[in-house]
Amino acid sequence: MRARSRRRLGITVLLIAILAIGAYLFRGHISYLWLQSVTVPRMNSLFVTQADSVDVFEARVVQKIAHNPKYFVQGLQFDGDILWEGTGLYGESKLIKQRFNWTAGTLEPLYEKALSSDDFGEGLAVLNDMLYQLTWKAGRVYRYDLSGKEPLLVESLRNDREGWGLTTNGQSLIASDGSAFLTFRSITDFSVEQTIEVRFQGKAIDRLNELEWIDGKIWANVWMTPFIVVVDPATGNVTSVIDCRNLVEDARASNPDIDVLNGIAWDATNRELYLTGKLWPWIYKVTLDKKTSP
Ligand SMILES: [Ca+2]
Repeated sequence: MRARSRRRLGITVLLIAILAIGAYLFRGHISYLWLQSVTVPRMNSLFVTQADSVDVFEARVVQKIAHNPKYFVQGLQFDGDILWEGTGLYGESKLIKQRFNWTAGTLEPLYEKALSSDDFGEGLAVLNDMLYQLTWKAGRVYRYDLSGKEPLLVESLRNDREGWGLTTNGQSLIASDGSAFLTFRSITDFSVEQTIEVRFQGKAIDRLNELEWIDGKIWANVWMTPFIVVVDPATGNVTSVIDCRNLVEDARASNPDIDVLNGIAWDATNRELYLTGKLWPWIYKVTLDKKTSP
């Protein structure tokens, strides 16, 4: 009996050890599955529950612009008729310059630069003839001088956090890092000038991703959701939510293997809004319809 008990105890200990090792080895997959199956659906239902203080808009497609479906979009910004695009993934990250033909609705490739294979490219922003491009975990903030004919790589800055999205209010850079915090950063050394926490109905919204400064507000993709939040930079409060579920559906109809909504670009010249996602075959020019009820 004693021998049998010992054997049973041994098997139990062995099983627990195997489970613990398995959980450790696959912790990334487990947390991703949890995020996908529990956290994101919870957040999506939060966004569709309209609150009195928050306006909910639906993005309506006005025009579809063909987009390279190999671009894993992490940064998107207009500079006049130039559309800058930064892409991610190790070994595939790029800085891409395209001329946007407003009337034809086409993108003409002008310049493309591959990042080093150990860089995972992230958000980008253009300010005062300088382009800044983040990397995810490497801490490098690439800078390109845009005053010449071709972008000229100059000395990088250091980011003390993960790099996700980037935009500018015209004085500072504004960066996301996957948390609910947005940091205003110096253009000279990327040091933190100010930090705001983004909250929706009092609840912190994390996984803020690609960003765009539009008319004094910060627009942010929320990673893995089909929603964009519009943030008041003075308070961090979400003042509007943009429901982009129909865009995701349309892009998925063209290619079921697309990744998430990510990429907001504001054409300040014509006051038009463009949205896309990772590996999406389209960039969508959209207008916003206010939803009266959830
Ligand atoms: Ca942007």
